[in-house]
Amino acid sequence: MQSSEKRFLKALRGEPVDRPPIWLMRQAGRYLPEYKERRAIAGSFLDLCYSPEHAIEVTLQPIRRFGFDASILFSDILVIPDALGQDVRFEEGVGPVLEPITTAAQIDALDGDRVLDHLMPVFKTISGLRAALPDETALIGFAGAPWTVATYMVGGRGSPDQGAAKALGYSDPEAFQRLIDLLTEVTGDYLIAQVVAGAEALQVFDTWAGSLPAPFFRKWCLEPMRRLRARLADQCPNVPVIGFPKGVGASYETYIRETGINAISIDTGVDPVWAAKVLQPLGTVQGNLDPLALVAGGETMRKSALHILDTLGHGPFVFNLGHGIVPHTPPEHVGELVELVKGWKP
Ligand code: 1CP
Repeated sequence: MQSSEKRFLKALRGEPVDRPPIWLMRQAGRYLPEYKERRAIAGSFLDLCYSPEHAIEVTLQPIRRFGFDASILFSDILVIPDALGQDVRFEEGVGPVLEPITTAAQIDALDGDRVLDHLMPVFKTISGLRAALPDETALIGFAGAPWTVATYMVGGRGSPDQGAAKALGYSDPEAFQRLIDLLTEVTGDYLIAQVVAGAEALQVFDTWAGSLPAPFFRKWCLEPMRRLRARLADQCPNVPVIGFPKGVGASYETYIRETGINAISIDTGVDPVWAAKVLQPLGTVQGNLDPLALVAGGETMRKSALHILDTLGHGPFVFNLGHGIVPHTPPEHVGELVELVKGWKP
């Protein structure tokens, strides 16, 4: 099948489709027993990300099981700090742990030139996936947005308030801006290389966009994304870009308008009725079933999913969650959700 005919890519371009496409954020991962098995063989989490053989396998697992319309490259947003030379580890039961970068001197010591060489295994995974995926399944490449990646680089781990990154950004705005600029640059290089390797659409995850006051949201989220999008439009004009500025509320509208992205992934808190009225005229909307409704299953899951489909399914739309699948999700509920979406008619 021609790339241009894939249901997911048509929906991102705003073209009519027979039914809304579906994929789920974190569709590969711990809720699947076959993932846990493969993860144990691969060694560390980064070993898994950098092994084309294992990364291809775990990307394909949810496609085989559920027949999603799109697959997402198996990797993590924190391969960028790793590629920049920062020490990055993933600890069992803790999550990512990085050697924090807290001074201007440490920021200026980061080396953007080594990124593409370091990430070569990821590009091998992408080209291997293009050969291995079913004909109709699209392949999504991705990266973290500069602000979200910076919060982990500066804080050294996930935090509820992104306090460390804010402390540095507020006290030394010039140095912090150099970090945001460097990340914007290398993330652009990285995403363009993913497209060259075979990615057919790109998603940029700005998980912590919602914690910033408006002027800083503009400076560290909106503006870098606008520059990144402009560069991608220039280098790979036919590849649709999805933005996910999680938690920004009414600023979703500003974000899609001002960055020029094709599609916007909305979090669980966004009212689909509002999204249909305000966001769909501007681009494709992706979302936004509560991942905890997927854990619950049953009537709550079915009603919530149908409300989203009935509200957004007539416009340009991709069914997804409002955030990633959580590890205690029963795989049967995922199967049921996919059948429900596939059976719904616009
Ligand atoms: O041990 C394990 O198996 C680790 C669990 C895990 C997985 C499966 C991590 C650690 N990362 C991933 C894969 C991953 N991460 C994908 C790939 C595939 C898919 O979606 O199927 C993607 C797109 C991500 C993106 C990612 N990583 C984000 C953005 C999206 C989001 O969920 O908000 C973020 C913030 C991360 C950081 C990260 N990596 C891993 C964890 C546990 C975290 C979150 C840390 C925190 O709590 O702040």
